[in-house]
Amino acid sequence: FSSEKYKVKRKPFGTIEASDVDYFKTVLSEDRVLTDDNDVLPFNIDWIKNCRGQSKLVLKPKTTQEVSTILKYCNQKRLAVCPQGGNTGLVGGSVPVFDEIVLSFMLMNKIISFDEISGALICEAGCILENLDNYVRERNLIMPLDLGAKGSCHIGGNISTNAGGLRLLRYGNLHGSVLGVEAVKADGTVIDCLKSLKKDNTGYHLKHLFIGSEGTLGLVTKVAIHCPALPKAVSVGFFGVEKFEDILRLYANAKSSLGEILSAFEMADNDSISSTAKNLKLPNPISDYPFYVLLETHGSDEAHDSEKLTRFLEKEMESGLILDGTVTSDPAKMQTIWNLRENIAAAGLVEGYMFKYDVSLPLRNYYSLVPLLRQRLGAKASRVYGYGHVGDGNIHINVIVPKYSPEASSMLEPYIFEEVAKLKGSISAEHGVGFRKPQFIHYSKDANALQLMQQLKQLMDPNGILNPYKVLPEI
Ligand code: FAD
Ligand code: S2G
Ligand code: ZN
Repeated sequence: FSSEKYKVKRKPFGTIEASDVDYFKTVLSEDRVLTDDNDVLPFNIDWIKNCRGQSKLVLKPKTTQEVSTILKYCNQKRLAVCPQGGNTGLVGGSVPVFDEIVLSFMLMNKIISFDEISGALICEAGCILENLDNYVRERNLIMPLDLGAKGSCHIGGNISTNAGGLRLLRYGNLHGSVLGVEAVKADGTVIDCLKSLKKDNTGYHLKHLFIGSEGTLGLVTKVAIHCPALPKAVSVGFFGVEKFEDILRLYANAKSSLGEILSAFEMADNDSISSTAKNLKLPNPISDYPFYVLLETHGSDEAHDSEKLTRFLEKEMESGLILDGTVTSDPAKMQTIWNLRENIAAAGLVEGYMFKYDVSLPLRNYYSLVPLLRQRLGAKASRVYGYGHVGDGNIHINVIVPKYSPEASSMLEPYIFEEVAKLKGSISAEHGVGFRKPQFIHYSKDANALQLMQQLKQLMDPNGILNPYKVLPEI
């Protein structure tokens, strides 16, 4: 974390001694205590490669007991800990800022139990989302969330960031689909709320403390989650649209015409799709349009659903809301369309330095910040583009500049957050606050709420060793 970019000072945590490493080797097998520079390097660099920590020690526990023993020791010695799942986080939350110990969940990847009638899956936090999805699909269920990072992200990381993703519109967010959590507090206490009951109103719902708190209140070690039924009929529509206002009307019409089978409604502007197709050499099944809509249906009756979708497409082409489009149920063709959408992030990375924004806005203002930022940055930005989850009111706006500069940064921040606050939006819709946004969290939470968060943090992690410098602003 170069001091030029980030104003942050190392807190007075302990520093790791040889005796600490020796102790950890008595808790974990030697091969699960990494100290070699090359071994620890990848754990220090985030996915977008512009946050870099200086951790000298990575620990890879295999059991909740080992996590508990490690935290108890770190708490006593005031050693800071950065929990890490798949390291696909986009707000700098998953890598150390200084020399925090990285506690990686990658070896805690076992499925514990599965009930195909209730759909309750219990597994360890380090299970990769795609592996879980493949496992439950073989048993006629699906995971209740899907995101472009599924091949690397862990379910424990998804919970810790309260990840949204591509199907929240249909299956809700993790505060609803997570049935229970086992977590370990900073002092090593294991909190077992791992019930897989749908209803359990006995006292405070503690699992919610660990969903979305980004590893700052406790480390998630196990998860109980409800998996919905595998849809028998899946279709994807990819449409060209003239102007953003048409997308909103199309969304309203899709909800009323497709109703219960609508499972995703994503948008992307021309720049998002054309650059992704060009940079990553991905095929675009339709031609060039100012805007694109990706719509997906999950149903139980192929004939019924495709008839509904075809009728919808004809009606909306007649109305002019859709300029052109394709609808398919062919798995390979659906994947081609999803690839275009899921790789918009990766496509931008190859062009320069990326300022990433993930905001919630009232639907009528969903796209309004993109032209505003284009105008404000002018030629300073090589590209400003917007895409995301329309149904969640969540847009991703990326600004690419040839090279990072404090000037570009100060043109964007806090300007964009002020604009979001004016529109009563959220400065972070689904990626969390991490390291990049604590200084802006007050644009979305008032002083009393922030004070209560600080009190909760103080109660649960009095020495502040869990993921320091993240989520809450320095007091
Ligand atoms: P990490 O990045 O390793 O960690 C994320 C945060 O959780 C960090 O603060 C870390 O300290 C903490 N943490 C990790 N594991 C634990 C644990 N077991 N206990 C406590 N704290 C823990 N996000 C979305 O919400 N929606 C999307 O559609 C989406 N699409 C993406 C597409 C791409 C291509 C990429 C690269 C990322 C995308 N993301 C998306 C962001 C990211 O994938 C999510 O935030 C994801 O939930 C992070 O999971 P992870 O296992 O990689 O966690
Ligand atoms: C998405 C993740 C990647 C990005 O694609 O929906 O949540 O570009 C994002 O921010
Ligand atoms: Zn997203």
